Amino acid sequence: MTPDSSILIAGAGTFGLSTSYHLAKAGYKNITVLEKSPTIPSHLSAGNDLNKILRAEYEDAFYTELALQAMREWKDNGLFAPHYHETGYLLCTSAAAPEKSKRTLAKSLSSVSSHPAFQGGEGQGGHKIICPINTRDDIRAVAPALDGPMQGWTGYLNRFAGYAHAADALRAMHAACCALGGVTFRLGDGVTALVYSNGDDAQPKGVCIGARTASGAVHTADVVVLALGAALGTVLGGPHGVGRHVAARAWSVGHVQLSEDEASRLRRIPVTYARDLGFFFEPDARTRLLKVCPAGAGYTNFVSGEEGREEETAPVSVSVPPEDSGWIPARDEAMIRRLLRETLPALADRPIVDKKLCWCADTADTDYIIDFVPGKGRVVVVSGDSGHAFKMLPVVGNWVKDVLEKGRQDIPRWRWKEGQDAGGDVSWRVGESIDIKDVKETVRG
Ligand code: FSA
Repeated sequence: MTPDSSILIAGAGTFGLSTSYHLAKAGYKNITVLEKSPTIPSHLSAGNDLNKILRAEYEDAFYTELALQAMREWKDNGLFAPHYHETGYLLCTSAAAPEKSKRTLAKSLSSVSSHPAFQGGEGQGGHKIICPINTRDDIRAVAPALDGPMQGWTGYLNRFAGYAHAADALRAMHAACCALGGVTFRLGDGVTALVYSNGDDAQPKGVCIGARTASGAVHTADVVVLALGAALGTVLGGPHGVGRHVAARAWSVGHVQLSEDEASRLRRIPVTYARDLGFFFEPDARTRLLKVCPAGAGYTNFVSGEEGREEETAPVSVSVPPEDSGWIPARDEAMIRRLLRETLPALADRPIVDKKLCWCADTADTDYIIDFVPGKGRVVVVSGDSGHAFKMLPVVGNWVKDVLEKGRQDIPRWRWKEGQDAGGDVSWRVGESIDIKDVKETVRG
């Protein structure tokens, strides 16, 4: 890699923007980002959301340390700090939660209760950063605005956590790329296929030399970075592609429109997540929308490999986002109401608005993938967010830059893997994942 190397980035979502930002910051001057959406944030990006949870505790110490790097940026870097709201994170299980949810939560708590980054009276107002929740009164003490029964909820509050205004953070990162220079954004014409050498040019036959977009345009480059999120399978979906290891998987999102009064009563509530019911955020200051998401194991949309673009031999089933994601399963709306009845009962029967499915790229082990694709030359995939990557927006692009510069991935867990099906028994999820074709009743609006 030299500062003049031509770098093509497919996708301007969380991973694509972070990658272009870190490359531009490092002095690369010839970066082109191809994005299907005519606007940034892209309507196709999972990160294009009112808010996303920011927290550093993980069951797995590897991710805790990385998330702490990211949290430092969210707190201290002027690019990200305006979009970070340190409201705290109340992570619980309800009385009805399965043992599995209680186990995962206990592991999460033990990962932070002795971790130096979570000690001391940092958090808000000199309180302890981690505060165990064993009784209803413990919840009242930390979040008095939550006035539902919440009987039997246990867990903890983490004060070194909260949420990002996700869409605003993506906007800021896009603006930062434009200000740095060296990055050209081509919007409204997404990548549909990779382009390979036929052996006539300087490259050996079969090596990737660029990408084709929906309009038919061919963009050649020294290296292609696929940052397509859940849509990875649309470009790399054939027999030599992602197969079932990376599956597009979606979770429902809904909102309740609050009045000014209602919103101000809920100002500064922590992000509240009952592992078995779902989670919600402080109402948005601008729109007064309260975002609320039901718990679940998610929804796939498997299509036959013929609908993927790299069909060569036998069709391979691959999960990709459908055209229409402006709906949610009716059972998820019921779950949203159940969560509200437990926590904020006055809102439980209100209209749920701006309903949508949010599509993630799920892997078998929930590890990210940042690696060259075997046998294709200079194609790097950055994917596998598995629903826990937005918090890494400030730092993930640096990890992609490392891989590009070294020419390999040294972190085994982020290597390209094949074999296992995505989304098996993920510790923090409840229920079973089903395909959207098997969803019986849906609701819109
Ligand atoms: O920081 C986070 O872990 C966000 S999790 C949000 C969520 O909806 C999960 O609850 C779900 O299981 C899936 O992983 C998608 O993301």
